[in-house]
Amino acid sequence: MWRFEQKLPFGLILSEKSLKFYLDDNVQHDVVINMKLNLTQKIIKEHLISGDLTPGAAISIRIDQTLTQDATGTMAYLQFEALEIPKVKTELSVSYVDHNMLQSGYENADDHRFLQSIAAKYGIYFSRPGNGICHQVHLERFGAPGKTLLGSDSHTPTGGGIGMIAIGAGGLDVALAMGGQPFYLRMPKIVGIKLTGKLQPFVSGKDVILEVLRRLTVKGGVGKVMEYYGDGVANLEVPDRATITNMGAELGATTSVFPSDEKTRQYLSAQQREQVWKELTADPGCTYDEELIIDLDQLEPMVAQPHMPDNVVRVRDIAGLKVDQVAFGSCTNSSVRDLAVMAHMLRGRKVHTGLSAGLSPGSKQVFDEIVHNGDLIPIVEAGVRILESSCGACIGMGFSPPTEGVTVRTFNRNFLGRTGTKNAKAYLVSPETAVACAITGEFTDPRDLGIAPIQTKMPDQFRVDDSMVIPPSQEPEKVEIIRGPNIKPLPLAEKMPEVLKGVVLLKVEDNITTDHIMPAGAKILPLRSNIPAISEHVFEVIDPTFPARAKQAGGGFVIGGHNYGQGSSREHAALAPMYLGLKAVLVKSFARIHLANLINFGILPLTFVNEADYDKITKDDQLEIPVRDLSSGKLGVHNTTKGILIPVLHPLNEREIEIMKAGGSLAYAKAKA
Ligand code: MIC
Ligand code: SF4
Repeated sequence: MWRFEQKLPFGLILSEKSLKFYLDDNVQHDVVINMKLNLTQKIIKEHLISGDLTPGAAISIRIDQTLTQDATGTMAYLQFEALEIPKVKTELSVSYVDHNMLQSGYENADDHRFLQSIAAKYGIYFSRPGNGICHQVHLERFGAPGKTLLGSDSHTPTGGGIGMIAIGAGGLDVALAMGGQPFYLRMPKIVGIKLTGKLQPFVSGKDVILEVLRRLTVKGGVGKVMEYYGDGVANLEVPDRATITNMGAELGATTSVFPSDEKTRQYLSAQQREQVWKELTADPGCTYDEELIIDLDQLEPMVAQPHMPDNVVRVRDIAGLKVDQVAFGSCTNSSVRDLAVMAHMLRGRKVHTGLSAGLSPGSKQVFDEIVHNGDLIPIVEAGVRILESSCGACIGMGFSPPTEGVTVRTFNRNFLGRTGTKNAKAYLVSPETAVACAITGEFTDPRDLGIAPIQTKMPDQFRVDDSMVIPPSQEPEKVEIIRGPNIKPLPLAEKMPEVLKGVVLLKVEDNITTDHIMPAGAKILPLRSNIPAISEHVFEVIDPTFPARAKQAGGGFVIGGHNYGQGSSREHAALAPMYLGLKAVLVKSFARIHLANLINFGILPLTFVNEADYDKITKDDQLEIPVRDLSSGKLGVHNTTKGILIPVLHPLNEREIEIMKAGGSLAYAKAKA
C-alpha cells in the first residue's frame, strides 16, 4: 500500500484495489481503479520479494516447495552441497527417482543411493524408484493450491492443474531455492485462455493443449503464463487440467495455471489432503495481456507430427498411416483417468499384430489403483507390455521404436532422436487416440471405432500409501553421503576475460532443443553426474564431431535461430558445453530455461540486433567480442574472417552481469554468502 497522507488537508491512499482520497472534511472517497488481479498475479504478488507485476520487470519470488528428479537432481544436490547449508530452507523439498531407471550398469543405482543419502541428510523427502514420475506423484501427494513450486524439470507446471505456480528451472536455481534464495525471473505476460463448453466423447485434455500448440507454436508461450478460465474449466477433472498445464511447457511458457475449485477440492479430498485445499480464482473483471478462446465442444482428436509438438493436425487428416509402436504413459497422460479410458477401450479387444504396445503407469498409486479396480486386466489381456512406473520410453530409456518406425505416444515431446531411434517418427496423441491406433494398427480417429463413450469417474478415495516416500533423517549428523565412482566433481566456470575470442563451432536453425544440444536416452543419461564423460555427446544428433572440434579449438561459439534451447530444463545443455569451452551463444532468440542456465554457467547469451546478420556468420569464422563493459546491453561482434562488425544485444540485468563476471551463479552465491 502506498500512502501520501502527512499533515495536509488532503491525502491519497493507493491500495491494490482502490485509490482512496480525502479532503479536509476527512471523508474518504473511493475511486475503484482497475487493479483486479488475475490468478497468476495474485499468487505471484503473494510471493513477491522484489520487483513489481509489470510484464518484463525483473522480479524475484519466494519458493515454497521444490522438486528434483534423478537425472537433474544429482547435479542439483552437488550444487546444494557446495552452498554449505545444513538443511533446506523451503517448506517442502522432494527428491524423486524416475528418469534413470534402466540399470544396465552401476551408474544409475549409485546415483539413486547418493540421492537417498543426500535427502536424508539435508531435510528432503525421497521418493524411491518405483514410486512414480515426479510430476504425477507431486500432484497426488504434495502439491497445494496457491503455493509456488520450483522443479528441476521443465514439466513442473503440471502442478498448475491444482492452482500452483509451478515453474521448471535448471538444477542450480533449484539448489539455490533449497538454500532459501528467491527465484529470479522476468514478470511474465499473462495469457487468459477462456474455455467454454464441454469436451465431446473421445476428446480429452491432450487435444486441448495440442490445439493451443497448433495455434501458438512452440515459441508462443515464451515469457508468458497461460491462465485458464471460463465456464469450460468446471467440466475438466484435475487429471485433464494437469495434462494441459504439463504440456504448456511445449509452448515455452513460464508456467500454466487453472483455478482451484470444487473439482480441485474433490481431487485433494480423494487424496486425503483436503486440508491443503483453498479456493482460488481470478478477480471478476480482471484483465489479461493476451486472450485466446477455446470452445471445448468443437475440439476433435488431434496429433502432433514429427518432430515438433506444434506440428499439429487432426487425427482424421492422417488416418490410415501405418503404426509400428504405441507407448502409453509419461507425466502427461498416465493418470487413473487415462488408464481407465485405456481399459474401457481395450476390453475384449487385442493390440494389432503389426505393432508393439507398452504402458508405464504414472505412479505407484495409479498402478495400485488399476490393479485393484481391475482396469489392468483388459490392458494385459489385450497384449500391452507392462513397463515400470517411470519416464521410460518418453526419454529413450528403453522401448525405442524400430528403424524408421512410426511410434504413437501419449507423451509431450517428439523431438528428433528423443525416442532413442534417430530415424523414427514420433507422433503425440491422447490416450483415446493411442488406443484406437493400437487396436487397428494405423492412425484412427477414436470416434470411428464404434466403441460406447467412456464414463470415467474420479475415485472418491485414491489408494493412498506413502511407504515409498522416505522422510528426512531425524539424526542428519549421522548420515553419510554415499558417492559412487560415477559422481565426478562439479566443474566451475572461469571468470570472464575482457575479450571473448574463438571460432564458430556450429551454426544451427530455429527451435533447437536441449535434446539436440545434450541428448538423453539410455546410453547418455547415466552420465548425468559425470560432466567430462557426458560432454562427449554434446550436439551428437546434429554434429557428432562437435566435442572433439570444441576441445581442439579451445572452445568457441555457437550461432542459432529463434527459440534456441527450447524443451527440457537440463542444465547439462549449458554445463557440458561450458566444459568444452563454449564462450557465447549468438542467436535470434532464446527459450527461457536454457537462457537462465547459460547465465548460471557463465556462457554469454547474445541476440542479433538485426536478424538478417545471422546470414553474415558461417561455421569456422573467427569472432572477437570485447565484453569489458556490459552495462549498456549492447556489444559488437567482430567477425575477423569476414572483416565485419555485427551489433548484438545481451539480456542481462545488473545482477546477471555480476553473475557472469563472477564465473556463474554458484561462484556469485558463494561470494555473496
Ligand atoms: C524431459 O522431458 O526432457 C526431461 C528428461 O524430463 C527433462 C529433464 C532432464 O533432462 O533431465 C525436462 O523436461 O526438463
Ligand atoms: Fe519424464 Fe517424459 Fe515427463 Fe520428462 S516429459 S518428466 S522424461 S515423463
